Parts: sequence; structure tokens; C-alpha cells
Amino acid sequence: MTCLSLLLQGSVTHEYNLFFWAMVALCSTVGTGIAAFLIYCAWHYRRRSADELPSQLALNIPAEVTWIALPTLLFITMFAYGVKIYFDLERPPDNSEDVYVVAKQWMWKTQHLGGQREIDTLHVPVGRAIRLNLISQDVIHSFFVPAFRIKQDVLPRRYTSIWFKATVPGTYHLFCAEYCGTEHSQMIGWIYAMDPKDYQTWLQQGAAEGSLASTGEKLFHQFGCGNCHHFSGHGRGPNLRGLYQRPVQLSSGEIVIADETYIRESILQSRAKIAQGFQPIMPIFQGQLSEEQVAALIAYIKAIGPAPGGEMPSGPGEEMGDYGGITPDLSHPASPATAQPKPGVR
Ligand code: HEC
Ligand SMILES: [Cu+2]
Repeated sequence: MTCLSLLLQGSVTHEYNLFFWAMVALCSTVGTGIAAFLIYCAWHYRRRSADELPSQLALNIPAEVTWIALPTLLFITMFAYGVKIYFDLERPPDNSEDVYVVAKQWMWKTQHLGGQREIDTLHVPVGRAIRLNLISQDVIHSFFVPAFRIKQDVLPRRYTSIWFKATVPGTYHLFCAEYCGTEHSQMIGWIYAMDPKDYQTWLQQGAAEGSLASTGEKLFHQFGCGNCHHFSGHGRGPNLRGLYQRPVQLSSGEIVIADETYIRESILQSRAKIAQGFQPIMPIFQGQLSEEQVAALIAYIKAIGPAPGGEMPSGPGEEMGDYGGITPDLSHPASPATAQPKPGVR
């Protein structure tokens, strides 16, 4: 089982293996072919007498064209195939499930959207694409699951992401693949790929604190974010509804996409980038919020989603805690998918 399961589990694993072996086959065929031809020529055209002069061959156009065009085509095909796999690995499918991973010396802390937290383990359902949002709270680590053919650097201050889809239930090794200090070799864990039904049961056992987004909502109030960020668009801070993945115009003239890294930096280092039309009055939360809490706030900001109809709600300034009439559905720890209501999108 281990041997077989080492070969086939992830969705990209299959293609990845094929690509790898195709590359090995092509390169070794070309390599040995050239070596054999070289040895043959060295022997066949060897100098037979001291005064022998080689015959002067004229340029052979068809031969030249063949040995330039053929390898070029072969290797460009290989490159294109590699690019395709790279993009597949970089772009998670739309319906993938988010998991937040915080690395630290020397452990992996994982958080599900439903609020379930784990240390050095990650439970996932088979057949579902899982998108990991990875960040480190100290040095550089690397999230490596050989069976799924995924390896991604985990950096401080910046989110990186990678996705995978387990296809065979089982327990798979997780390693840290970047030397990160004394106990680096013990920074290991397990991915439990479960049957979707067992996974639902597993989910129901955790999440005592409610979904990740609802934890984020609590923090949002606890840290007074709502004093400035109203959901009506008339606060002292920008309306955060629909912020995720939206282009933001900065006062420096730059335009940035509000991805996880931007939102995180806006919270912890609010002065680093100032949204156009606003004053740099937001307190700096660096040191007050842990990476886990920031992840919860990001999950909350994502979950409040765009305003109904896609328009920014406008109207008279409203009280703090106003959600523009809709309360996001943050109450289902058992089904993380519902914690991200995107109208019309699944
Ligand atoms: C004193 C008022 C104030 C408080 C409190 C405050 N913010 Fe802000 N926030 C602002 C202002 C003003 C901006 C726009 C200027 C800037 O980018 O710093 C901003 C920007 C942001 C942005 C970037 C938004 C964009 O459109 O680019 C995010 C995200 C954010 N705040 C989240 C939070 C969170 C989360 C909290 C609570 C932990 C919080 N803020 C607390 C005033 C505040
Ligand atoms: Cu590490």
C-alpha cells in the first residue's frame, strides 16, 4: 500500500510523475544518442595514416535544419508542458477550500474555516481541492508533502499559497524542507486524507470557538476596527466589504490587489500603504495580533464579501456594527464552505 500510495494520490501527482518520467526519458535518450554518435564518429573517421587529409564536406542544409529544429521543438514542448503544470499548481480551482497554516519553530499550526485548529496534523477530505494560505511567524520554513508533489516556501510577513487534492484516503508525511534551526528535523507532521463522510464527523468534533470568520468578527469588535470601518462606506476608514481581490488605489498613486498579504500588512503595518483619500490614522497592530488572529480577521473580511448587487452600499453614516442589512452566515463550523458566501459563485 505504501509503495502504491507513494505513486498515486494527488490530483497533480499523476501528471507530475508523467512529466518527470517523460523528461528523464527524453533527456537520457538524447544524451545517450549524442554520446553514441560521438563515439561512432570518433572511431569511424579516425585518422588512418600520418599524412591523411579529411575530405572537405560541403554544408548539408537538410541535416543542419533537422538537428536545429528537432531538438528545439522537443525541448519547447517540454517547456510548454512544464509551464502548464506550473500554472495548474499555482492556480487553485475556484471551489477549493481554504486552510490557514502558520509555521513556527518548530511546528505547523493549521486552522480550518470552520474554526478547527490542529498542530502538526491536517485533516482533509479526499476529492476536494484544498488551498493552503501559508505564513511563518519567525524564519523561512517550507511545506513539503512528497506524496502530493507539493513543496512551498513559507515566509514571514507574506502569504504564499499552494493547493492539492488528495485522491486516496490515507496518512501522508508532512515535512519542513527548509533548514530552520535546531529542531528543524522534528518539524514534521501528518496529512490525514479522509473519506468526506468521516471528514464531516471529524469537523463536528472540533470548532468549539465557532468558525474562523466568526472569531474574526469578534476580534474586529474587540480591537475597535468597526469604529472606523463601517459597512456603509462612511467611516473614517475604507469600507472593507468586498475588499478581497479588489484593486486598491494607494495615495502613492500605485494600484495594488487586496490579496491576503495586502490585507495582513494593512492591519499590522497600517502605515506602509495608505489607501487613497484616507488619513494615516489607523493604529499599528503589529505585536498586538498573532498570525492566527490575523488569519481570522482575513477570513472575516473575505466572508463579508461584496455588497448585494455588487455595489458599494451608500447612505447616511451608520453606527458601528452595521452590516448594511445582511449578516454574513458565519455560524456553520461544520461546513466551512458556507462560511464564504459569494452570491452566485460556488
Ligand atoms: C482609527 C481608525 C481605524 C481603526 C481603529 C482601524 N482602522 Fe483600518 N484603516 C483606517 C484607515 C483610515 C485606513 C485607510 C488608510 C490606510 O490604508 O492606512 C484603514 C485601512 C485598513 C485596511 C486596508 C483597506 C483598503 O481599502 O485598502 C484594512 C484591511 C484595515 N484597515 C483593517 C482594519 C482592521 C482589521 C482593524 C482592527 C484590527 C482596523 N482596520 C482598525 C482606520 C482604522
Ligand atoms: Cu521549519
